[in-house]
Amino acid sequence: MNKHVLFSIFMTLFSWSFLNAQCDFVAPYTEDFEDAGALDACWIQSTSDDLDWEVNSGSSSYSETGPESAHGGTYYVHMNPPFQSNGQTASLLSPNIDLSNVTNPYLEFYYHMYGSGMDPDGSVAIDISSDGGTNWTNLWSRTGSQSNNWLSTNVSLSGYSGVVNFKITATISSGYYWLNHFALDDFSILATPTCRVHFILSHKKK
Ligand SMILES: [Ca+2]
Ligand SMILES: [Ca+2]
Ligand SMILES: [Ca+2]
Repeated sequence: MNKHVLFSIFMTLFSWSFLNAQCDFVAPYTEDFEDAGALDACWIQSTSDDLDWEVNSGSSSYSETGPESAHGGTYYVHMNPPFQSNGQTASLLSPNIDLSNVTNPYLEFYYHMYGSGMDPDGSVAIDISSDGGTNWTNLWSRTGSQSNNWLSTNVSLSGYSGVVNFKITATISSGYYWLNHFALDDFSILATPTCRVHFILSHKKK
């Protein structure tokens, strides 16, 4: 092996580890999907599914499904089902997020699930992995049309520590696929405020 080959192997490994290091985050962490209309470079489209999530702004194509605008800022991610996609899935993978610096971490995000086509079995699920994406555990899911509003949800991550990844999966209903618009925005991993903080604040007031 000559010097040039060795050098190019070194540079390939170096740039690979550098790129990955850029996608290692430490919670508290928020992804607001405000990346000029592109998917954040640290979020990955699964290839072991049928469809992709897309970044969108404004309203979706039909008024009977989907949000009118982002929850926060201009952009959000959505799954706007293509022609005859009944039963198909789309998964989006988060970067590495280290929970070590947050006490009683929890996941908070905003979702919009509205449309008669979501019944009976259109769904969104959030899974978590502690081993770099080999094994996944379901944290949260919703099935069927929920509300024509952005809804927030909090899920405790107190059973988890170290580096984790999240997977967001939309499954298009077996019903009317075109009224099956899923949207998500402001995905955060935060620390639960402790009772001690409340105690100190209320004590100071006296
Ligand atoms: Ca946003
Ligand atoms: Ca971003
Ligand atoms: Ca995909």
